[in-house]
Amino acid sequence: MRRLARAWTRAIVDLSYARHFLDFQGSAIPRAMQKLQVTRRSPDFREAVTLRSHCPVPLPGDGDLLVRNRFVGVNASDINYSAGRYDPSVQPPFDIGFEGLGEVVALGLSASASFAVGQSVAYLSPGAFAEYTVVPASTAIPVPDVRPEFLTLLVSGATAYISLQELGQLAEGQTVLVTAAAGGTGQFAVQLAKRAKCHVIGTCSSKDKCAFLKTLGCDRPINHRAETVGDVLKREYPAGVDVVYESVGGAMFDVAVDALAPRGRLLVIGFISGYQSPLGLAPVNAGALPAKLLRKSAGVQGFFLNHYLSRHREAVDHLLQLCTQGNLVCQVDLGDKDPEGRFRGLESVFRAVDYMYKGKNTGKIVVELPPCVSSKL
Ligand code: NAP
Ligand code: X1H
Repeated sequence: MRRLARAWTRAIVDLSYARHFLDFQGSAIPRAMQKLQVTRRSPDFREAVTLRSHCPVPLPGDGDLLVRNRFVGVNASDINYSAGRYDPSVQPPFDIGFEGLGEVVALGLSASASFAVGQSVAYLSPGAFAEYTVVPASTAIPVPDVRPEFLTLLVSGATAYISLQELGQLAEGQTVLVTAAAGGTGQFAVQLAKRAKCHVIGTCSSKDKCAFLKTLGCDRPINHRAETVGDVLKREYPAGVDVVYESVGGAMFDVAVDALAPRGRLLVIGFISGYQSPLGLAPVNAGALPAKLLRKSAGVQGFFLNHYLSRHREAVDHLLQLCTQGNLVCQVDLGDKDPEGRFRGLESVFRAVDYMYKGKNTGKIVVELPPCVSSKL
């Protein structure tokens, strides 16, 4: 395999100018591919993003891998990215998609010291909504195979793991509230808090999601369509909650602040209810927040995964181990319950984003990119 990788590496070096090269089994890597690109900045994903065909397949540099994506992860913040909120100075067109999972189909010479053609890798890197993505070998994570479960760990799992470890100060017997608990990242916050021997309350929007939360060990699922979250918390948890993993924002954020116990911690993981405001930018409602926190010596702490990338590899390795040992549920939602069926192909990313914002998903939304028929890989 290593010899073949070297031969392939040489092929890239020799033929790169011709923009036509062969994979190690002799089948052609196409010269052109499809990818999604932000062509106009907007938090309306369909308005912002265009499916482009006939884009050149990128060439890996010396330390890079060329990955053929088999699964790509959909994240709530794809619409913050399409709105240009990550870097307002970047002008469209720009690539989109935070994470992918697939096979190495080509690699540069120094990358071949640690990776080989045919190997399965997962990665966190901009531009994943494409058939092929160039990934620096230094950030690629080897995985046992291309199961979509592994993709759930890159953004969703790592966010829960790192934020709770860095900021949650979880201890046995504490009470933890997780909002959007049956979603991509919420499912991991629930399980990690249970592993820390905490009592876990989780909010979600349906009976089926409550049943899923029960299977994760969640002690008190709350269907916010059937029960008023604030009332349940006041009635059943009069002493308050010690930690909140909060990602919904708006009224839910206020309910969570009011529910904090003395010395409680509220981790602001996101505020999905505000991402699509017609006014564009939607700041957290900070109304009477400072006074409320001061009265309890409670803290509100922001968390953005990109600021903790130095912890990312360790987090994913730890979660991968739990997952392969069968000690972590990595629920994937491939859209099988959507009326139009499974999310297959880049064109279905649009439908997958709508599905998330309708609150339909249980677990992490993943889009499958079926292998193209001409490839032998
Ligand atoms: P997800 O939880 O898989 O899906 C979002 C869930 O939020 C939906 O299933 C739905 O759950 C609820 N929801 C959807 N639209 C809503 C709306 N308009 N108002 C209120 N609730 C709504 O998504 P995710 O990608 O894992 O992200 C979840 C949250 O974590 C987001 O706020 C995201 O920005 C945040 N996040 C932050 C970081 C970071 O670095 N800080 C990293 C990853 C994710 P129910 O219907 O069951 O309530
Ligand atoms: C440099 O640090 C950041 C942090 C957050 C740059 C951009 C953002 C951002 O766009 C985000 C974001 C990113 C990830 C995530 O999971 C949730 C959120 S919420 C958000 C944001 C939304 C609306 C705004 O007006 C500002 C930020």
